[in-house]
Amino acid sequence: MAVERLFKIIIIGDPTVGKTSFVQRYTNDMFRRDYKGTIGVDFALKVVKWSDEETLKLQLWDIAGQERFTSMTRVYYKDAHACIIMFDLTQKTTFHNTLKWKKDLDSKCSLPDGSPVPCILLANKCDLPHREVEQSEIENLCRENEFVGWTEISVKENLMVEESMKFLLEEIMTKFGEMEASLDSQEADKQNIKLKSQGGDDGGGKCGC
Ligand SMILES: Nc1nc2c(ncn2[C@@H]2O[C@H](COP(=O)(O)OP(=O)(O)OP(=O)(O)O)[C@@H](O)[C@H]2O)c(=O)[nH]1
Ligand SMILES: [Mg+2]
Repeated sequence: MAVERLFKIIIIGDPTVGKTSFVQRYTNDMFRRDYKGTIGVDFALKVVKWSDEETLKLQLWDIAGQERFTSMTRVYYKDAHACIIMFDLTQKTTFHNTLKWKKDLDSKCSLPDGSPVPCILLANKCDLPHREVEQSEIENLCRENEFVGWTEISVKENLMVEESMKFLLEEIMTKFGEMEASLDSQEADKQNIKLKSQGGDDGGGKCGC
């Protein structure tokens, strides 16, 4: 049976780290050298054939770096299924600020079961020689702040763009598979309670008051 799933994925991080470039690369295989800052939020859609039965419709919300200082993030984060937090390996402040983005996200948004929104950390611009952030620092920050994983990427050179998205989608599918299974078993429990209260020789199903 064909199943179509819609996922909202938000992309956040400081200005100029490469969020719009990432979305353009992933959805259109395009890269532009010039910088045109995003205003507010941009949207893109990508359809991924996940398996013979499942198609994923990804709604990508590319949020302007400037937006962290506005109250609009709560609106943009609402009902997100997953998140990408990006920084620029050649600008250390953008790395430190990933923590602020993560805290902003976790304080305003969670999955329906109350768990944090699965979030991957992407270290962009690994094609440039003058890096300011060491791998061990990224590793620690990732572990201590509940990111599902991290990787270095270069949107310019098209390195690890597709792979990082595949990893995130696997995380989402696992998480939502677990949530569905838990809902199914809760539903089965409810049915079980109904059946018990309807059947039996104790007059179940009648109001006891
Ligand atoms: N060298 C290099 N430059 C990149 C890479 N990715 C993006 N850039 C450049 O970085 C600049 C900023 O990229 P954007 O994608 O517009 O940044 P943004 O994160 O969307 O910025 P805001 O919209 O202001 O939040 C552009 O000039 C891009 O060409 C990369 O992997 N390597
Ligand atoms: Mg942008």
